[in-house]
Amino acid sequence: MPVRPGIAPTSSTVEAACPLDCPDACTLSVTVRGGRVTEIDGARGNEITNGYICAKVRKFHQRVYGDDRLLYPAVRRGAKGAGKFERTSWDEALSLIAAKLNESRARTGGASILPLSYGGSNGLLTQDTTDAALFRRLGASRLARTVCAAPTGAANQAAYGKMASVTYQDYPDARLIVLWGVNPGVSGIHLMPYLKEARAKGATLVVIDPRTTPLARQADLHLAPRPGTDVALALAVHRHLFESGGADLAFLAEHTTGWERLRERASAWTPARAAEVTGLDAGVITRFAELYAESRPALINCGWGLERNRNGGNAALAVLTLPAVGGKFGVRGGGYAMSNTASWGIEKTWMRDQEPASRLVNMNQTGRALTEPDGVPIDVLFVYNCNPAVTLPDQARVIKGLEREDLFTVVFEQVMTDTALYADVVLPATTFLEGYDLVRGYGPITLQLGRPVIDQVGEARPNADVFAELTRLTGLAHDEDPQGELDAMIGILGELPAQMAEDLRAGQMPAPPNGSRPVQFVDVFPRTPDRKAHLCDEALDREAPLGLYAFQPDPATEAHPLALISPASDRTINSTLGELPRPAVRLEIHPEDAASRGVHDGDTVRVFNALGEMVCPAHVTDHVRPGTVSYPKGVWRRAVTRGWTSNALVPDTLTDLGGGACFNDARVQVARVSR
Ligand SMILES: Nc1nc2c(c(=O)[nH]1)N[C@H]1C(S)=C(S)[C@@H](COP(=O)(O)OP(=O)(O)OC[C@H]3O[C@@H](n4cnc5c(=O)[nH]c(N)nc54)[C@H](O)[C@@H]3O)O[C@H]1N2
Ligand SMILES: Nc1nc2c(c(=O)[nH]1)N[C@H]1C(S)=C(S)[C@@H](COP(=O)(O)OP(=O)(O)OC[C@H]3O[C@@H](n4cnc5c(=O)[nH]c(N)nc54)[C@H](O)[C@@H]3O)O[C@H]1N2
Ligand code: SF4
Ligand SMILES: [Mo]
Repeated sequence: MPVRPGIAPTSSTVEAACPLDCPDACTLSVTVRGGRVTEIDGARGNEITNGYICAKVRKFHQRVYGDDRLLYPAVRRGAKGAGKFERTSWDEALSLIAAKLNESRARTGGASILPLSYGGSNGLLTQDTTDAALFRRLGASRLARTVCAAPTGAANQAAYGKMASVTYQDYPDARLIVLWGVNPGVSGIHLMPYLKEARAKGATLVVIDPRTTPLARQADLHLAPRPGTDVALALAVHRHLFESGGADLAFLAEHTTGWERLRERASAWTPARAAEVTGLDAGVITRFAELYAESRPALINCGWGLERNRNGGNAALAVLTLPAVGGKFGVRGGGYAMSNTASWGIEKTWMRDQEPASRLVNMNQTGRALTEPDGVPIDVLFVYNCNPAVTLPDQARVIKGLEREDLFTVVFEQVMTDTALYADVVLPATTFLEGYDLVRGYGPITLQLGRPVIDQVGEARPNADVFAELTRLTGLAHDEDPQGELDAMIGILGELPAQMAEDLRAGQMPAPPNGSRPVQFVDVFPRTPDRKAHLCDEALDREAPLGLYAFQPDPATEAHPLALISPASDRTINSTLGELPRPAVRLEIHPEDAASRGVHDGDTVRVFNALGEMVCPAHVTDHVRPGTVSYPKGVWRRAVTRGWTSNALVPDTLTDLGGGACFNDARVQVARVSR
């Protein structure tokens, strides 16, 4: 094993970077006493963090030293899911895994192996390094990492080549701010002071969300559409722009393609028709369209809430193309804000192995892949950086897959998650406080080098070490491979532009290629081949089953009429930290929907459809629109009465663009169980 530098056991405050799947990428100030983390707070030097962090990461050390922390490798000794394990050594665990990988590959081919991973610590080092080398050389099934941002990413890629977007610091320059399917009060809290400043300077705030979030309550205009109908709303605004003279024809001619087709497809979306579909008032739609047409700088923050349904990709596309049609680019505080991950232009050139032409498994259909394989059955499942038992659609089918006696499952994790309970072998992973990483913000455009601030807890090891070792043990290593984490880190730094790498090594934040506050169409342009915005990209239009800007009707039925949505909560990051105690998680239901079902606040209810059923307390509140119920994402199975969470009700259907998850297309019925 590679040697890592030791950490002095004295008391000190050191800086770290938060790599969790959150746009803000805070710089942390971590107090370490006697080699243990005792306090975590925000650092002052990072202007976005500005000395404060969320309550979740403030208590991250409870996870690091908590009862659920995995301290050593272990093998299963009971039934799958029972959580009975026996400690073993790293050598034995890794030899066993290497043997299973080679055996399975020899028997039915590499496609019988499925690596299942998502963001995990979300940094550049914890995925797509030695793990990619191992699985590519094995010829394993490939994974489409589509659980999040696939539809918005596909829309942004086709329209703008993922051009850098407006960053937090420029919100105060906007006169109109539209928060569209995004809830930064929970999901990116460091935007809040900038929103407050913008409002103090007179900016108008519009929130588009089926829930009346605290931000929606403060907004000048709150539109609460039916989930999954944003494409209709956005097309109605496009229509208004084209018909009322609000379209910037000079900009469209010079900087875009496909705008005529967009105009044509928007033309049918009168306010009345959009009102029918969205459940909004036609007058309110027109008011919003007029407000957008007349405001400048006007900024739309396009979130992820609107992508998690059958129309999610087209919704994101219709929203993202509004600033092009409305002529909102070219001024500070104008344009759109979305994920800024691509702004650094980092291409992961260190992934040298060619991707095999093996089977591609969409992770949103993991349950199906494990139980009804298309081709060679999956015999070895290697889970890392994700918690599929609770975060993926069609939970019952995922669990059925994990229960398969003939499936050899490895779970490489920091804590004993609901997924790890089903492992044949569990491997303990380091947390970001115990290892290196390169942390990219996706709200602000920041890049930081995270360093270990404590030694590894127990026998935990970093991903890059473990996958490098497995590559050796399977006989697939190459001489030039990184030997482990530190080596992989040095390799990555060596492939970044020299100044960027130098700044990172010196513990400084490098300057982004186009500055940290780029103005769209001034400092940055679409990263498409012709540097134009493609408002109705021809290739994507052909690829999309129903074409671009199509609207698919609501999947509700008489038996299952309510839309169940599952937004981010302030308790967890996805399911990370879900092992910590929390009050019973409630289903939010509107008073009208509750009354018609005889449900009172605090009652225990069944929430069900053809896929499954969950049981939980109801919270009757008008903070959610009629016809929609809400239950947070990331809840653990063991934290709820019968072990089924909202994902037990989510179909594994895919979005119109990008093969994304349709979490918010769950349609359910609610019935009272007891008072
Ligand atoms: N505290 C915390 N922060 C997080 C996370 C977390 O789990 N916890 N997760 C991180 C990750 S991975 C992500 S992807 C981001 C997500 O962050 P956000 O973009 O904020 O996404 P969501 O919370 O899924 O949904 C945002 C809002 O969209 C609304 N919504 C739901 N359906 C629709 C719809 O059809 N149309 C419209 N207009 N609105 C809709 C929801 O009610 C919700 O208030 O947050 C990141 N930050
Ligand atoms: N119902 C519903 N479900 C959803 C969503 C929704 O809106 N509704 N949203 C989805 C979204 S936005 C996302 S992004 C996905 C995320 O889904 P997941 O990727 O499953 O996210 P987490 O549950 O946070 O799981 C990350 C896991 O990686 C582990 N980990 C962290 N760092 C490391 C590391 O360095 N090494 C190893 N080996 N493990 C590590 C953590 O301990 C944690 O258990 O969930 C989705 N699930
Ligand atoms: S989760 Fe987000 S807000 Fe919390 S510390 Fe990390 S980056 Fe900051
Ligand atoms: Mo996400």
